[in-house]
Amino acid sequence: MKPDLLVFAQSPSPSVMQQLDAHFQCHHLWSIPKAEQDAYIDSVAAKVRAVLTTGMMGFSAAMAGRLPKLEIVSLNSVGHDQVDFAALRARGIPVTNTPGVLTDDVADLAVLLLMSAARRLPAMDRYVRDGSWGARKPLAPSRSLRGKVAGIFGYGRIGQAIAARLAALGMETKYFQPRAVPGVDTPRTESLLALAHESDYLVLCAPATPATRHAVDAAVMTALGPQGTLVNIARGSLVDEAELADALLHGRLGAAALDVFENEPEVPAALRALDNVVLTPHIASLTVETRHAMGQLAVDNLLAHFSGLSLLTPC
Ligand code: 8YV
Repeated sequence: MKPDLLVFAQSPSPSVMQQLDAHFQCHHLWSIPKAEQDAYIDSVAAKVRAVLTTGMMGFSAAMAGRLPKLEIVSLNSVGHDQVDFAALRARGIPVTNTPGVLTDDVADLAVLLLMSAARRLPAMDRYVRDGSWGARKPLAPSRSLRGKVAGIFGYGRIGQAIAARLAALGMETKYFQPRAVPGVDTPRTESLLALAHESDYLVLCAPATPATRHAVDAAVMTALGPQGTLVNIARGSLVDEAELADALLHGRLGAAALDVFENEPEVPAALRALDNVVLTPHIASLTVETRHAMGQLAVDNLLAHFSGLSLLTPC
């Protein structure tokens, strides 16, 4: 008999969805209208042995409490800040995530955002579309990247992949995270504040934890300065968003390029109104190839569990 799997979200990979249906008795929560989802969960809860969820949807203690037969939670993301580990560990239920397979695409988007902010890409696009070019309105030059300093907060796989790309663009790179990374040439600063002081671009790649919540505060933004740019592809909670909008509006910070926000999908109107901001809707891993690879790894973890094999990527 196939194990019962509660699937929180659809993968854009048809192959991943086919494998789920082939190996599991799937309960596709995402296909149920929002208002009916609670009753649907009640109707299948007693049978569910596995859950497939996403980084943003996470997995709560309350949900764990509704699934008495739960054996494993497979997370289709590298970030696991929305998972209530305490409730799961108390029952010995493992959680897996998808590290590694999204590194390159996430790093690519970080560089794309940084370059878009540096070269004011959205404003240039608007300049063409709204007829400003035709009207020969004045156009100020932007700043080149070569020789500028990129400070990377969080120097794991993704931070290091971003640093390699930025070095290839002729930028100097530095990083900060509490624990020094052995065997890397990139210099580490003594604090996030020092990193912001020494950087033209501050790129956030650290995980969301209680310690990193609002780590980018008014002091860090002021240290980055009126010519500085903040790039965030990590989690919105790392940044004090109200302070960010104020710093950008009043010129204490030069620009921001953001893929993640404190309360997604809500983006404060104050940020949306600013011209010195580039915004994308949490899409760093959203490519056909990477979403397939993430989904495949999430499936492979589930299959390993139900075959009695070691999990590939436990959190
Ligand atoms: C996903 C992410 O967009 O992996 C992560 O941690 O933030 C992204 O890859 C997100 O998990 C979708 O829920």
